Order: sequence, then C-alpha cells, then structure tokens
Amino acid sequence: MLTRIDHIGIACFDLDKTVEFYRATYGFEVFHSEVNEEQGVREAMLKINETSDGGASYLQLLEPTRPDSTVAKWLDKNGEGVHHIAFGTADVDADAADIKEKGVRVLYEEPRRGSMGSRITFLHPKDCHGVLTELVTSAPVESPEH
Ligand code: V0V
Ligand code: CO
Repeated sequence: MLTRIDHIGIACFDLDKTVEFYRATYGFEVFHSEVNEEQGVREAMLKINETSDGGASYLQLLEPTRPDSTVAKWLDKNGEGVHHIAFGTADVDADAADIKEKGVRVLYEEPRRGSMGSRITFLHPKDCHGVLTELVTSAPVESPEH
C-alpha cells in the first residue's frame, strides 16, 4: 500500500546553488546527500515533514554526474524542474507487482538501491499520464547502512 509522498525529485544543473536557493528562500536544510553512480546523480534530500506511516516526505534535488544519465538527458530536453514523484510503501516488491498486473510498465525487474539505503523502482511515465513515478521502501531505521 502506498502511504505517503516520499519525495518529489527536482532536476537541476547546479546542486549547490539549488540547495542554497531552498535554504535561503524556505529555510529547508540538507538532511542527507550522496552520489548514486548507478543512477548517475548527485543528490540532496531536504526533509519537509514526518508522515503518519512513520516515514517522511522530502524534496530530492538531483544533479547529473555524467552526460548520458537519465537526468542529464531530461535536463537537455526540458531544463530544470520537477523530474519525478515518489510514493512510499512498506513493501515495494508487492506494490510493484500489483501495479505491473494493472498493465503499467515497471522499469526494473528487481528494486534497486535508492537514497539512504532505500529500495526503489520506477513506473514508465508514458503509462502514468506523463509522470515518472517512483516507488520507495525506506531502509529500516536501525539499518547499518544508515
Ligand atoms: C522521459 N520522459 C519523461 C521523463 N523522462 N516524462 C516525464 N517525466 C520524466 N522524468 C518521456 C520523454 O519526454 C519521452 O517522451 C519518453 O518519456 C522517452 O524518454 P527519453 O528521453 O527517450 O528517455 P528514455 O526512454 O531513455 O528514458 C526514460 C525513462 C528513464 C523514464 C525510461 O528516464 C528512466 O529509466 N528513469 C528512471 C531512473 C531515473 O530517472 N533515475 C534518476 C533519479 P516523448 O518525447 O517520446 O513523448 S534517481 C532517484 O530518484 C533516486 C536514486 C532515489 O530516489 O533514491
Ligand atoms: Co527519486
């Protein structure tokens, strides 16, 4: 079951400048940052609020690390802006399987590694009315990966 907006992914050309905009304009601070080589992104997570399922909602600011990454391709075509939305679930495997049954393309056979040790998969934007949609199961709080 999808129980929260886990994050909104925002593509930017310059992560440091964009982080500074969100800090100076809204007062949001960086909760976590990392490079995800597989996804070709350097990212900053800005925590917005806790959620009733025990999780949280974030903004995920994304800068490409290489010109052939999905985010670099998207920035070339569209410029900066909202790149994807991510729904949180306690069981990404089960929700991805259910959604696939409904005829929506799930992009990964098995969930991959996402921010903060989460497990993530994506749904094709062409099957979701133009919205690249991610499903996320957060790492357990006591995970040694934290
Ligand atoms: C592409 N399209 C999009 C889109 N990206 N539509 C809405 N939102 C997006 N973000 C449209 C594009 O305009 C084309 O439409 C069509 O899909 C095919 O796009 P393309 O440019 O030819 O690109 P593809 O097919 O090579 O790749 C598109 C997909 C790719 C969605 C398959 O971006 C992908 O695999 N995304 C999932 C991984 C990802 O995005 N990683 C970065 C975030 P027309 O022109 O044909 O009409 S990593 C992350 O979020 C992490 C680590 C985390 O949360 O923890
Ligand atoms: Co994301």
